Amino acid sequence: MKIGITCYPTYGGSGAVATELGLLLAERGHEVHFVSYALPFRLNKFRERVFFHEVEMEDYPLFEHPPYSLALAVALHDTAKKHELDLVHVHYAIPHATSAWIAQEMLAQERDLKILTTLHGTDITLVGLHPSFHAITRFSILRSHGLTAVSEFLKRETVRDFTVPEDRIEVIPNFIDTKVFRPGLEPCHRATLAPDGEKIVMHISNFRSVKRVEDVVATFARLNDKVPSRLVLVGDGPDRLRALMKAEELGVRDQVLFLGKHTSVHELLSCADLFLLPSESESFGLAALEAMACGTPVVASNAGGIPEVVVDGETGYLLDIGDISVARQDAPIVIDGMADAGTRILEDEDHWQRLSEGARAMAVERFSAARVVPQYEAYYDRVVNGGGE
Ligand code: GMT
Repeated sequence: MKIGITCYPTYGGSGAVATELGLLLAERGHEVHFVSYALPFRLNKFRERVFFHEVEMEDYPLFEHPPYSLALAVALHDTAKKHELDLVHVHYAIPHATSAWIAQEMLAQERDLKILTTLHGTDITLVGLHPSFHAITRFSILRSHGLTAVSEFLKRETVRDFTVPEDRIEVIPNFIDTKVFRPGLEPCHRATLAPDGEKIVMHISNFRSVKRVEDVVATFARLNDKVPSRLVLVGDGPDRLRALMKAEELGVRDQVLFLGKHTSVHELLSCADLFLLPSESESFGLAALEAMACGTPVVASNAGGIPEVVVDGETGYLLDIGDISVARQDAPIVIDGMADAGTRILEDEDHWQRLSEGARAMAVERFSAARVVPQYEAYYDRVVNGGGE
């Protein structure tokens, strides 16, 4: 098949999944054309049957906000026409589903270009709900011939908040290359990250408020009282400074390493002892899956689609969002449940081993690329042959 893929090229789960999917589809003999405003961050070397088309944007002083959606529509139309694409698969509805629909309309006189939209998270649970986006998001996803959601949770939210018929949405979970994300990777950076043999606690995100990074730091501070540890923070975003201030306030600044954005997180995760994901909401939690594939137990909030990935007691622990048991005026807020769960894991080698093996097994058995990519191929087949609507 000839497939166009559009995603956000920047660091983030939807871009990572879209890029991995494209690369694996190309390995399986498909021709894949990425269309975006920049090279997706994991598309870093030459691969056969993989092409990149940069969206050309004309800046003009009149535009305070250049109309990217229109430029993308034109790029999708041109690519579909020139390379005779069978299908355009867009990741994250806003504005990609709308641009794809415009491209399809532009081509309608000649042929029917099939569109598949994968819903990832905040396109439905946050941004898409805003009055300025809700109607266009609903309109565009309903115009897609195929619609997938990365979790049952996200499907339910879409059905409820956008009145999309249930049978229009296929759940295809995110996946992981379990040969890349695996335990015991060499070189592991343990000696650099924790020079005094401390345990390594890790968090990877875009540091947006939904990630509750202050909870990460507070959990770490409590846990570090019992088990000497280092907190390794990977990624960047608006709440990085808050996390830093929290670390200073709680007296753990010297135990916290801010690594910023990183392209090969598997190398870091492979030497992590514990992964924290205390998010307010998470449609899936790809970072937790990446950690699990590396054999790292996860302590996360029992929110959104996370319980579909992290199994309480088997691959880590799930706690209420912001599991705060004490909030006194004379002391900083402390988060107990997550810290206690993390401490229990790190204090007991057998316990850690059991969860680590459970995490890896879950990643391999349920979320490996070998299992999930064929689900996309089968769905593409249905969409292209008219069975997806
Ligand atoms: O929505 C975001 O905050 C970013 C988005 C992305 O593009 O990285 O993340 C969402 O998609 C990921 C990949 O499917 C999921 O693993 C994340 O859980 C989801 N984020 C949220 O739902 C907050």
